[in-house]
Amino acid sequence: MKISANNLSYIAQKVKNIPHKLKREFYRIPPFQAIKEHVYQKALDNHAQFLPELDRLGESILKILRQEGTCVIPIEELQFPSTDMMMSTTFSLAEKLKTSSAEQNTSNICEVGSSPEDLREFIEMLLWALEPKLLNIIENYIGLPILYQGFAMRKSVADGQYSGVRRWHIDWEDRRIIKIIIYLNDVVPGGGPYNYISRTITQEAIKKLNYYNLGYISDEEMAQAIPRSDWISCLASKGSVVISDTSSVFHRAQPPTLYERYSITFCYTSAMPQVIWNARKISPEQWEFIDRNTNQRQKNCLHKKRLAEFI
Ligand SMILES: O=C(O)CCC(=O)C(=O)O
Ligand SMILES: [Fe+2]
Repeated sequence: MKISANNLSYIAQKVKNIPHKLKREFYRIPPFQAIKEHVYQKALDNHAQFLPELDRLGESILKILRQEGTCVIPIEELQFPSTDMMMSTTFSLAEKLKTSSAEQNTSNICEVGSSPEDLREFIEMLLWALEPKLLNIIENYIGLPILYQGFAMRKSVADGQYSGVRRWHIDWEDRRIIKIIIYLNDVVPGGGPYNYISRTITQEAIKKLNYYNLGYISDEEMAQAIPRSDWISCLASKGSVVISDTSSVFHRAQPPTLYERYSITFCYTSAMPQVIWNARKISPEQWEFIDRNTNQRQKNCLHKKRLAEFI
């Protein structure tokens, strides 16, 4: 049997996940679960007094996130000064993705990410990801000091295939995660929208499916637990921002059948997550700029690992 690079990285990822899975099993044992819960609650209580104040928009996003687990908003409404620069860099990366295709990846790839030379950091993305008002909302939601884990660009090919994150799952990088998905084209039916199941119904689904050691759930299995009428599809126009706690809601990128979907995803967790992404490295020149243009609180949201090669 010929093992492709993709298969190898899939197997390596599975092996790497074993300790996490064991850890999760361990913490399902009631006394250990109780201790872990106690420590977590204490950390939340301790940090509560340091949570930043929110403006009205921030308050309303936070409320929707707490109730629903997901909120969709046009990017202009956020009124961040760095949006135009970030979006123009993002669109130029998306242009590159348009031409890079499955030819480069010989196996059947439904989701195409940036090529390795585009895996460097971009100042425009960093400045947007560290917008103080955005950090304020996320920190209030997560309830602890936060970490910006990085971004990923994606082209979702319109092949209707059910693979990877196109099937129902819950993310497990941390207890609370915020993913911000920005659509780079209009996302209509058949165009691979973000799908989710609201927070309370997800709780019901977890029980019905006995979904404790994670993994992917097929549409048929999900339909048996939760009627399709409760599956929410984030159909929205180009430039819409989907903010979602992917650790609290069942979600997936619906397989596109008619149109490709282009999107960029920014990820945030607490500063002590289960998983730290292999995020893009920040070069000394970029750091010099970031250092001058951000405050200490913004810098604290970056992991030192991303600078490690340079310091
Ligand atoms: O991009 C999407 O629609 C969701 C993908 C996903 O599962 C994730 O980013 O955690
Ligand atoms: Fe996910």
